[in-house]
Amino acid sequence: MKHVLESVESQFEMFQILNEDGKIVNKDDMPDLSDEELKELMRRMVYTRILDQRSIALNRQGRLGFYAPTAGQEASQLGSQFALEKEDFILPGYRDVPQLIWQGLPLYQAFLFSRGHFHGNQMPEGVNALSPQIIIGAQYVQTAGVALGIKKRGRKAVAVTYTGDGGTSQGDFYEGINFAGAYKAPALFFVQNNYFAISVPVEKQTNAKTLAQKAVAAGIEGIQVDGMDVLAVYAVTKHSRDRAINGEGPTLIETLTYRYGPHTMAGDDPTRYRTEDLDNEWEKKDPLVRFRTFLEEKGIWSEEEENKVIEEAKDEIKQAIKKADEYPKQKVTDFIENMFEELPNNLQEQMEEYKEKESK
Ligand SMILES: Cc1ncc(C[n+]2csc(CCOP(=O)(O)OP(=O)(O)O)c2C)c(N)n1
Ligand SMILES: [Mg+2]
Repeated sequence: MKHVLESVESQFEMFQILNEDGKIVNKDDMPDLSDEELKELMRRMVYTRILDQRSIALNRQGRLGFYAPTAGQEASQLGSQFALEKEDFILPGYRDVPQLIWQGLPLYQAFLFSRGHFHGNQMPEGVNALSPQIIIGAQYVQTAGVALGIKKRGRKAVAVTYTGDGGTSQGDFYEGINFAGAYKAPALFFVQNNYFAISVPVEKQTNAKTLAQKAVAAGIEGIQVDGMDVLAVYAVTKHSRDRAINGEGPTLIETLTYRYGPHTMAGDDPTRYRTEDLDNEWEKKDPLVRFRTFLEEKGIWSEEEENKVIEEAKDEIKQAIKKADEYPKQKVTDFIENMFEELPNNLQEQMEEYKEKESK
């Protein structure tokens, strides 16, 4: 019986291409990206780090509402998004606003989302995405459905979703991956394992050695990847997307990452549940640092280039927050109007009532 029991414990080794020192450790899997594409990836990571810093500052000034910091998770978020196409459909979690922005959500709308304004949830024409999910894990079930829809229509696209380590404890997580597996639906299920669900460490979340191995029970492909290595995340996403489009089914992708900031800006204090040693350990793995080293050694990145991106980001953020400030305040009728295609009677009555009030 012993060998049978042992065979159940599948090995899920972390996939990596670029190590902490910015050296390629896995030439065979190096993705086929041009110098321009490599620079674009760096540009997006730098831009997103600045956006995070500015968003935190704007939140403290009372100029933004809900905000979940992203610093540390750039390679995981942007490396995956970079492998997607316009026709793919994204179902993000609350921390995944950067993927939406790079998929085409204008920055001022991301700011309106943060403020709870309905226009922040209205994806522009051609951006296939839902607004960020707040209910942990719910996007996994929705993704299985969207992926099945894509398959039934015969489209060459995938549905892509993101949750955290904590999200893998939800029933929706298992339902989503199982259903997509059963229908070989073209879905990519990301688990961004940043080791904490607010203050709860992943060891208290599950007895599983990896989160990627949860794919086994659903009969789908599962892989654990260094989430601080943008090249590895990109390569895995590209590979999984190709498989999904070829009818080979969904993939569960666990990215090992870390959020440097607090859980959200609503009063979380990470020093109460994370040690300085742990923070330091992950600072050494910083996705921007190692990719910068790699690009500089290749001779295609410089401090001047980076400063240009930083200035550009700051400028665009300034413009976007101004545009968000100037956007018409939302009215009660906006809420009602955006709830149903056809209003039920009781809401119709409220609509009339508020139209009357708002007209004064
Ligand atoms: C169904 C549900 N339960 C509880 C919460 C409250 N909650 C918000 S974030 C969070 C932790 C999620 O952690 P994780 O999935 O690891 O994602 P991370 O925030 O680390 O990116 C919890 C429990 C919620 N939003 N939805
Ligand atoms: Mg987490």
